[in-house]
Amino acid sequence: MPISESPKLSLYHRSFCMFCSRVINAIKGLDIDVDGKNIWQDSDALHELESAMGRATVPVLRIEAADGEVMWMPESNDIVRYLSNHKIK
Ligand SMILES: N[C@@H](CCC(=O)N[C@@H](CS)C(=O)NCC(=O)O)C(=O)O
Repeated sequence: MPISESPKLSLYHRSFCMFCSRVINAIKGLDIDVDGKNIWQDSDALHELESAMGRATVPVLRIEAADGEVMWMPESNDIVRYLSNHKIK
């Protein structure tokens, strides 16, 4: 059974958010797999985000490591930098 070392990535975002668009465009350019969670279309995603961050500001990248450890990363600049540096597929 193959064991993936790559973290599982989810981007919490919403429509009409230029910071979100910037991250989404970077993801397209990098050709990486990131699960999109639109908090205006998915109430479960909104609750997950609010539970983790205490607020609904987007974008936020949820990073789930292979060992199950979860990290939540806010700030579009930090997210783009993280994705560019890691180039996780
Ligand atoms: N400095 C942040 C700004 C994020 C931000 O202002 N997001 C807006 C949408 S574009 C937002 O979620 N505002 C609603 C809120 O903070 O509850 C970044 O670069 O990611």
